[in-house]
Amino acid sequence: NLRGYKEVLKKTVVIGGMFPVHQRLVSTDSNTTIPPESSDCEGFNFRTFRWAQTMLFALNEINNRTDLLPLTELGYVIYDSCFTISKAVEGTLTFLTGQDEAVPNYRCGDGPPLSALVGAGGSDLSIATARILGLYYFPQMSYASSCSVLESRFQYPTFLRTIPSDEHQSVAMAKLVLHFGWTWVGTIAAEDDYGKYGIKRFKEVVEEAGVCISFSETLPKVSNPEAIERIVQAVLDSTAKIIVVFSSDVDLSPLVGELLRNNVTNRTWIASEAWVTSAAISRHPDILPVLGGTIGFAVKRAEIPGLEEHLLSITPYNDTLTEEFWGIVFNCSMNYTQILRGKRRCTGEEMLDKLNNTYSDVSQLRITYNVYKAVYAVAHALHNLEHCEEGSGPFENDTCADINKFEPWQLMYYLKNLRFTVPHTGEEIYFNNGDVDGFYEILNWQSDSDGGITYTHIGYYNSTAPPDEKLTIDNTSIIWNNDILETPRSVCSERCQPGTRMGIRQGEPVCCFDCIPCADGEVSNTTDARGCIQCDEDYWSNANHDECVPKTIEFLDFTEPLGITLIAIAAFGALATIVVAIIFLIHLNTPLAKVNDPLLTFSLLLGLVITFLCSIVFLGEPQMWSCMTSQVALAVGFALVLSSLMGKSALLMLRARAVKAVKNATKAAKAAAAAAEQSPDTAVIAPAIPQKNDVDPIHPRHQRAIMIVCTLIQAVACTVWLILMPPHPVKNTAAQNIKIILECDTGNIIFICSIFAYDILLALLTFAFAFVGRKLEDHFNEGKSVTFGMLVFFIVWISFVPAYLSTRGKFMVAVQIFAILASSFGLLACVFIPKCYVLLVKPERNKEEMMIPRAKSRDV
Ligand code: TCR
Repeated sequence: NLRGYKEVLKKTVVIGGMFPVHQRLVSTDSNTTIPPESSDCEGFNFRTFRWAQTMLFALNEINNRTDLLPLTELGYVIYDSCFTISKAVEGTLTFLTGQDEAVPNYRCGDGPPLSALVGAGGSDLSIATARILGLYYFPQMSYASSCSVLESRFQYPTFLRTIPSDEHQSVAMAKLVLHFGWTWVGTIAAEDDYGKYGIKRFKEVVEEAGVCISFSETLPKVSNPEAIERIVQAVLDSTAKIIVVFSSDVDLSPLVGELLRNNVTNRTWIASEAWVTSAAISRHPDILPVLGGTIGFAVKRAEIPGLEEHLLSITPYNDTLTEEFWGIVFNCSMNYTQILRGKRRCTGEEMLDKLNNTYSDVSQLRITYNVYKAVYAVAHALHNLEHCEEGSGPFENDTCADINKFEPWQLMYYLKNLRFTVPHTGEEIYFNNGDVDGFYEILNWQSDSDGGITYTHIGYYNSTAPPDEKLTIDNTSIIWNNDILETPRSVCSERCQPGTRMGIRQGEPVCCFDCIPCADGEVSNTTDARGCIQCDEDYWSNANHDECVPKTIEFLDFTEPLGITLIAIAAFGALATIVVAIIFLIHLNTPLAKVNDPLLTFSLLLGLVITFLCSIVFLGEPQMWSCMTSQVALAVGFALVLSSLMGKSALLMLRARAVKAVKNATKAAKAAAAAAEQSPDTAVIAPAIPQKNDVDPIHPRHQRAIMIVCTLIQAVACTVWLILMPPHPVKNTAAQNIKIILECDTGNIIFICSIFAYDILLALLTFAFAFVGRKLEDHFNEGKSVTFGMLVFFIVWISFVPAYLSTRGKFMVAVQIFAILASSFGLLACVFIPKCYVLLVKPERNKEEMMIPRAKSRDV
């Protein structure tokens, strides 16, 4: 161990230092047959040796100053913690006791007073030493132990540090990940307090923001190739492109070697402070494809004038550490046993300034600067202690502490309340409950001109800034290490676009999901929607399912071609009916017109006009009035038509039967007459031959009565319907998803059924009557034409049923109108065309005798 007291007349105060100059203990077999010995260390670390030398440099600087501790010399004891807790504890005890055996008996020697311990490197070492030092209330000033658990003044009452707590670094890393929108990251942590607590806090922050951790691996502390291989496999297997590593360079080194061997590229690594500027990592040959583009956090850097000269001016004769250093650098030895074994003997004249390694590299003085600050902090505290004015001191009864013989807690008081500026850099240092503010530079690993790595400053993180100004990053100055040289994307699943929703994958993190398209009638209008929203009643999803659009309203409009056609046909029908009426009116006095009650003919024609015209009311947007009129006009119109026809055919039927009776009677009379001729002596009273007047059993009065009563019944039924449950317009949203069909609701199904059943009854009766009277050969074949017309009527309405049921929406209305028009045309044509033909083309047949049954005219 380094040990140097200045032999001067001034009083001396000793500062302890602890540096992990070696990387590990030499592994020994656990042999209990010989007394155990403190293990040796191996793996000399140039970087940490520089830290130790920086402490000496700072002490020198302070001792040479006249304004700082002018009356006191600073001495030092430096211990090597070998990166292991046991060595650190051993060193602490040795330091406290002043004896080489670590006997826990504080300051039993008589040496110069001990002031504080600068150290002990890694957090796990500091935690161990701080526990011991805390027992004696002995100040510890750490330069690299950043673990957040060391924040607790309750557990570590005398622990102070010049490195910010990892609380800030973890949050800064999380902010960085969120800044770039990465939601799928892997983490690797060293198996020590630094790695574990750092990653733990990082995870907490990112997971709260919805980021998922793809894998979490732990780097072993002792060499374990299988574990390293497993980690590399995890990195390779994962789809995460971002990997956060919280570890010291020493622990990370084996993994980097394995990564290089497996050529793991196309990943972006997020470096913690402990390895971001480590030459041990970045000086690996061919590191660029693997770790280029790394982004990391580094503590403040400083230039310390004179340090480089100091580092290069050391001589190998001072102490064992420098001796060893010398031997490694110049590949020689000062140790006789080794020289005897054939090692070259060091001359001590070797030239250090030719040296170009981490030790003498003063370009990245970060932890080194922390060491420098730590030493100065202790010196300033001692200075304040020394310059305390008796009578106004801080301690009981305003007393001061004596620099020759002060208690550790007294120095602790001065350290806690310290505020000073660091020489050369001008930085102001004070401890806020033992900690300094969190400030990090953000560095990006870029390739330099000769294929190595340069650390490019791309931004900073300042924990004291307002929340959204803490992280400042210049995105453009980052060089990414991927094929596209662009900000990498690291997501487990790409975002779900509007129109889809996130569907969880069973057993996978929430960041891994499937995008499931919304069902019809449902939409999602944000990216990453958790669910789809059902559209309102009158709305429906558009094709992309990202918007609810109003359903199209459907009804058969007047203006569309189908509507126009239907109107034209209906109007034509109505016109034709009126023309027929006029023809009849003109020929009102002809036998043909008079054969039946003309009033019935006109009521029939009126009914047809009504049915033709009511079909127009079915068109257009359904309104209350149109729903009411269309159905009622149809029902009453048909009732009028059918009851008129029934009135006519009732006459035909009765006449036909009468004619038949006359025929029979005539036959009988003839037979009787013949019999009388053959036997004249027999007095036979021949029955009178029936006369025409006897044949007419029905008076037009009766026909009219039939027509009026039958129509009135329907009219009354319709009125009741209209009053009780009138048909009304409704929006039908159920029949079709994307349309609202405007239609008429019939109000009550029983009413509409009975009303049209009544029409059907009339139609059946008419048909039956006409069928019986069809053989009646006079009447210009009226019986036949009515029968035929009714057949057409039935065929139309029977075929209407399946057609109506198989259509949807506005075409149902069209089918309905077609049926109305077709049946009306059928009746009009069948009943009236033959008559008009006679009236107009063959007036000679329009004779009275045509009305006399042929049989009668021939036979009588
Ligand atoms: N804090 C780490 C150790 C450490 C370190 C370093 C080790 C830091 N920076 C640089 C070697 C080189 C930061 C700890 O354990 O707290």
